[in-house]
Amino acid sequence: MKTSLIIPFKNEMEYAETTMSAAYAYLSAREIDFELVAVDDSSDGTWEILQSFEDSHQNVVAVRGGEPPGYGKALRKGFSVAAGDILIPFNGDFSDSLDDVISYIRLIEDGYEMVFGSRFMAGAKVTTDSTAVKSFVSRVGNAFLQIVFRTNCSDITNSFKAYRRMVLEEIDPTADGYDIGMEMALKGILEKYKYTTIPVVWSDRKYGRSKMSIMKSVPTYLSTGLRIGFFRLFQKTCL
Ligand SMILES: Nc1nc2c(ncn2[C@@H]2O[C@H](COP(=O)(O)OP(=O)(O)OP(=O)(O)O)[C@@H](O)[C@H]2O)c(=O)[nH]1
Ligand SMILES: [Mg+2]
Repeated sequence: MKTSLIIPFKNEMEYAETTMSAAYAYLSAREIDFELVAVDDSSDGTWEILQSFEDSHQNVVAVRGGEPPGYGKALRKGFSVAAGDILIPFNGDFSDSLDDVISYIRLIEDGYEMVFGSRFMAGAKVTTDSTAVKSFVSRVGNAFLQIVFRTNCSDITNSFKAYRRMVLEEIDPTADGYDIGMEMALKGILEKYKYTTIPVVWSDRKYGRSKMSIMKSVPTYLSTGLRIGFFRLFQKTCL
């Protein structure tokens, strides 16, 4: 099965070359059938780095995101041009682990339709300098989602997950922002696709700055969660 890593970049000059080269070398060395799909919304020179990487490597696609830009929009653009049977969002600031990508691929090849990574379960390794507020909100939010949606996945909001192409086509995500990770996972769970959750390694960025404001994102996460929950309730009671 071919794997597409969808890699969003927004003003990541320090990471564009590093992340693309590391992923390319790592997957090539393990003889994985893969492609890298970089989706860029930068204005700082990141796009030029990505274009030159695309020109000098096979199985690399670099595309521009949408206007106005958005994390969810960028992932959706990536999915629309990806050729793989397994689709995996992988953050451009290299927070996610390539070892975990291999675990995801093996589990999908074993028959799972979705594989979720959790930063919060036993065995996970998280190194972060992010504020205590951000970590706390993320943990509480995820614990809440776990109870409401009755899932054993303790990290719904993390976008770093693997999906079979067919599943994403059915889910057809619509979110423009960071809530896309949650949207895809919750819809997949509610549609009862076969999934498993594994602990992942996550490390905070060393360079550049985060584009995500947890406080600005909370209302979006809430409305997306409510929309998906109510839609499901409506389906169950009326259809
Ligand atoms: N194409 C595109 N990429 C984006 C956009 N917003 C964020 N990104 C990229 O998505 C990845 C994750 O964004 P971050 O800002 O690191 O968000 P985060 O990882 O949730 O936040 P931190 O934990 O603080 O790093 C990075 O590679 C960003 O450059 C966007 O609007 N368009
Ligand atoms: Mg980040």
